[in-house]
Amino acid sequence: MNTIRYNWTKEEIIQLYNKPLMDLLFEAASVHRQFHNPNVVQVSTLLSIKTGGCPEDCGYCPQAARYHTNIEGNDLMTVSQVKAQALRAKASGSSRVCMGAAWRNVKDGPEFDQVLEMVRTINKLDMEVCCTLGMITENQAKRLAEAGLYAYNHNLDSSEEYYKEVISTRGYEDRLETIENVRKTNVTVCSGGIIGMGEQIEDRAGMLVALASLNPQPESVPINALVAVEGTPLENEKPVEIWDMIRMVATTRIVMPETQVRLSAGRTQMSREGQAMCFFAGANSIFAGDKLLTTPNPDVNEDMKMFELLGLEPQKPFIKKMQPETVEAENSQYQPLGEKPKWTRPGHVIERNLEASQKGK
Ligand code: SAM
Ligand code: DTB
Ligand code: SF4
Repeated sequence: MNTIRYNWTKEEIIQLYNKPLMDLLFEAASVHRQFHNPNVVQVSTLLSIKTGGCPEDCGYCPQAARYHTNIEGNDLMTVSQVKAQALRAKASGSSRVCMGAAWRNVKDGPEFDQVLEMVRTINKLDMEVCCTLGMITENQAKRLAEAGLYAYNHNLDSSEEYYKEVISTRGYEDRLETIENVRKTNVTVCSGGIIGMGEQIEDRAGMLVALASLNPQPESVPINALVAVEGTPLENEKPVEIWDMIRMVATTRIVMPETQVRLSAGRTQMSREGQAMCFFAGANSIFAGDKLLTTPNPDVNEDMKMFELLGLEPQKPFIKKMQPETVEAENSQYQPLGEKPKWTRPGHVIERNLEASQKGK
């Protein structure tokens, strides 16, 4: 029986990643079967509750205000709009809704209060609720937990070294601090990253070392293939090879046996056969719905056909952890503190980010 290890070294992970594919797949699938039902895959729906206009310079992101992308920005959605979307997602087989906001960090005030109400509303629909709102303080994490949040997504994105080549407006240690703040509550942690940003295998391994050394390890680890969006600094990156995705999923599965490994962005470029190999390698979660946050995703009906072909079943909600209770706003024990935390702003120059922001439309 495999036990959880928190002390994986980069060298060990690189060695795993580079194993002959059949050996790597066999090892990953064996670990997967010890910890999970290999025929069950979680289906989660993304909702972009606040799109575009973000002040950060994340080189992959179409929602950064400084790059000239074609996305349509939106104000924060209303609670009733979110409820309607969540009901649709539930009807199409989703057990989880993940709400994303193009924010650097959460600020106390009416918008955050509205997000808390969205969390209460979806939890009452008996779906797992996840949010990804940027950096949060301990008090904000507690308020989200009290509203009934099941998971908080905050990605490390890459290794600490390569992160510096992609983002200059927020620091890696702040990402870790937000994850620690979430850990002070009973909200589960979702944290992963992106491959295909020009990083080396060493960086992929470095990110996995950082994630696997968290104790407890994140309950969910999304592996995104970069969606290279025109106008972003990474617009010309080559598409990720399916083999890289399979190896990354398998390695993640081996070093984090209990986690839900999420086959995230980039599925429109993957064949069914490719995705089937990812499931065999230990991926047990996908984002469904024809849109991720701003970019396309496979059609739900196509995904359901794929499930049928492969004999996969969607995972029921709350099978890994009990449904949290929702405390209504008027009974809350936490006050907004109006904190102004000093999240770091490294501010070094990343040439390609600068060039993309200076380019005309
Ligand atoms: N603003 C919040 C933040 O950055 O934490 C939440 C939303 S942000 C869009 C969530 C995650 O989406 C990012 O951390 C990144 O990993 C992923 N992402 C964004 N753009 C992507 C792209 N073009 N391709 C793949 N993944 C992407
Ligand atoms: C994650 O790791 N991937 C999702 C979710 N967490 C929030 C987001 C993918 C976004 C892809 C680009 C877009 O659609 O804007
Ligand atoms: Fe903003 Fe998040 Fe996009 Fe970075 S990844 S630009 S923080 S929305």
